[in-house]
Amino acid sequence: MSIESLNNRFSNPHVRFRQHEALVIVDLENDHGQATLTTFGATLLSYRPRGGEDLLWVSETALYDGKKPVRGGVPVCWPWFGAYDPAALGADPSDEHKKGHGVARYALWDVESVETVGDATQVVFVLRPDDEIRKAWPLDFILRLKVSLGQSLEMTLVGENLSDRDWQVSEAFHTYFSVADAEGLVVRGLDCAPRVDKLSGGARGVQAGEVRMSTPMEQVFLGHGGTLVIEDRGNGREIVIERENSASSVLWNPGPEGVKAFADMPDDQYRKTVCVEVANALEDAYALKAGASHSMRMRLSVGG
Ligand code: TA6
Repeated sequence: MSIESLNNRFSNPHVRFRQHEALVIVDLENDHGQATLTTFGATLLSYRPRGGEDLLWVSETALYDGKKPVRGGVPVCWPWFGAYDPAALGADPSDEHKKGHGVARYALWDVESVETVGDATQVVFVLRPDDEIRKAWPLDFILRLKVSLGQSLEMTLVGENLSDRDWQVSEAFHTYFSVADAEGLVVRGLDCAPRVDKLSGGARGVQAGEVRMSTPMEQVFLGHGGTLVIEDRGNGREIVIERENSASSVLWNPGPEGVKAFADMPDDQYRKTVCVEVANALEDAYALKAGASHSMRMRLSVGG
């Protein structure tokens, strides 16, 4: 659909569609702030509460070619989080379309609705499998992402299994937050959570107290669902992450050496962002039964 048709069909005083390189961008603005999305991957690229700075980081060298996920914002990882594992998925193991972190972030989503709900502005994106998706994930589904810009920014991901078999889902909002300094950054809300350290060969432990981030870092915290708080002191704010139906959190930063492997991330930027991901990963993956649906919600706001 052309930009003109999108603006006509989903006409709303708080929502504007535009083109940026190969991508369709959706700008939301109301009394609560501003948000920017793209239909490619249904990725949230920016969220600025009124009078505040952006909570999200997007790389200056991100690609907007519609082939590779935009580096930054909130990529949606579904129906699997992590590496492609065709055997577990019931997909063709010879398939060359290996999509890390699931098919959703590589796909062009449709806009289903744009609405004003109370004083919030709400956009719903929908994804149905096409031939490209079926090459990596042959099972039928419908996936919706509802994004609501109100007092906070709320994202609700609802996956429905339309196939005749049950399958396992792992998923994440792979959020890149913008922070003054990732090194030593404190994240609260993970006390007592079982922890898997990916950089120490999957060593297991239990978190005691707050997490003080180091760069690099890649840890998965399991079996908890509480609110997370990022103490972004250098920017004079706390970023509050509430969630529903998410039992895992992933904390990731590539560090000074790891960042060099990312062509779409400048080398000096690793200290300016951390991924704090609301997820259901590893043993928190769940069975999505045939005909059933599941929703995971994340709410972002600024405190402190
Ligand atoms: O969530 C952490 C992680 O899985 C890391 O291992 C890291 O590679 C990162 O995500 C980025 O993945 P991507 O596929 O977007 O390059």
